[in-house]
Amino acid sequence: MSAARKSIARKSIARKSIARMTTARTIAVIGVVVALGGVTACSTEEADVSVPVTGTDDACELSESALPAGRISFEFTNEADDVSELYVLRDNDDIVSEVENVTTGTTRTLTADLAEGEYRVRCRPGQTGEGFRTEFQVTGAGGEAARTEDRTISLEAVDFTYPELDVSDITAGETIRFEMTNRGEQAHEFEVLDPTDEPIGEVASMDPGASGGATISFDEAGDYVYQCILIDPATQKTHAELGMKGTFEVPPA
Ligand SMILES: [Cu+2]
Repeated sequence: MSAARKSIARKSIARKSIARMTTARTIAVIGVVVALGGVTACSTEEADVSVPVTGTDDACELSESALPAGRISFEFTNEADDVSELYVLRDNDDIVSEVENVTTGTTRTLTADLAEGEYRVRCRPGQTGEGFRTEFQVTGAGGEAARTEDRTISLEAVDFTYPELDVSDITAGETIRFEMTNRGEQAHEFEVLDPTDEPIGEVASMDPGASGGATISFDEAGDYVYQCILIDPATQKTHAELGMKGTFEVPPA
């Protein structure tokens, strides 16, 4: 793929795929030695625990195979040769949180509030392709569970619009599952910003022909934005600038 890369760091996204790391077991054994007694809260956001993740050219190494529910800081160190990103994914591959544009040799913190369940970290060296995954468990009480959708809105992405997308009847309090198929020639994504311009969810960048989804909650009334901010190689403009952006009002329930 390509030159389609993100130029702006965002917080939350979603993506579909399959590959699984078989090294998870090995890493888990190593992780036990580090154990939870050694974890500390050191994020700027208040986290209950902190755990290191190391991204290399061919692996995404998590030092624990099980973590306690609640706010968890993933301290991501990029040891790959290329710029990388880290995702925390649910078991259906929805993205809970992500950090992008992590340069070689640097460490960034990703904090996620996780309820009991199965998750995986995904490192993506080069910020393209499937990357590498390692599964982990979250156990115990607390944390934020995935919201259940009230309904689903299907959409398509083309170069450079979302034809027939209808978000006009969303009301405050609704949780919507967005299911997108990319019918364009370039990779596309679908990101939603709340009335304060904060990203609240995203169908992650996907290649032509691919599909993916995200569950997004519209808790407040106000003006929301949807957009794709991947870069068009020909013009060096974002897809949003080329037409893949819209605003819509979410009225009170
Ligand atoms: Cu796009």
